[in-house]
Amino acid sequence: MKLPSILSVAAEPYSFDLMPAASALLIIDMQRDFLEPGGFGSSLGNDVSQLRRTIGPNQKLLAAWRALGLMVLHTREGHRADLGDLPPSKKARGQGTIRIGDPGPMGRLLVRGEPGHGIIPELAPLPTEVVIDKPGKGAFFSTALDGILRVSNIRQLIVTGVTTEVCVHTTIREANDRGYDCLVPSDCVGSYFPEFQTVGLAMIKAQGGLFGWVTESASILTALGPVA
Ligand code: TIU
Repeated sequence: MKLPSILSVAAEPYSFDLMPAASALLIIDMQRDFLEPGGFGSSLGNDVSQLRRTIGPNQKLLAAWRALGLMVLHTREGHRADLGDLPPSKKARGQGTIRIGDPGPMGRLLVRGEPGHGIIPELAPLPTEVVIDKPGKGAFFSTALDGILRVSNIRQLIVTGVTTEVCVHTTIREANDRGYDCLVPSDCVGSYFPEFQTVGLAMIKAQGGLFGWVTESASILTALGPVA
């Protein structure tokens, strides 16, 4: 089924004109290290159960996006095994008893190739989908993301994942400065802190949509129609 070239998605601060052919679903850091006990997130003292409510809505949106043959990208935060891309300031931060690169129950914390670095099985990427390994909080910093999106003529991003005020926010801010429009479904992003979830979403849509638009996944699914 051919989608219309523009679909109106109910959103705040005003409706989002989604252009399916120019849009991609960008799923940020839905990794075991952030969503499962024993990973990097819990090493910082966080309650990982706060993030798990995002899994179901992400699965539904991802299934719809895949069914329509639209572009999907996943990101993973993590570092080289030799930690050559880990700034000492990032390792030191948090003063945790175990830190990035140290062994934990799911392997070395936030290190590429370790079990904890992997995307949770519920949202496992397909072989055809792009996976961006990023050393920072933002998905554009020190990655090929911008080039990949430009080659595919992508101008709009549906941004989901964790955490709302850290890697999702940083990525949206980076995307804005590069000319992308970002739409954030609130039920598909999560924070360890309920108050940061609320304020993080408010900041995106404030001042007439300074960083982007906020919606719910159901509104995107409604706009995509029966195929989804
Ligand atoms: N600590 C926290 O909330 N987040 C991160 O360290 N990384 C991401 O958000 N992915």
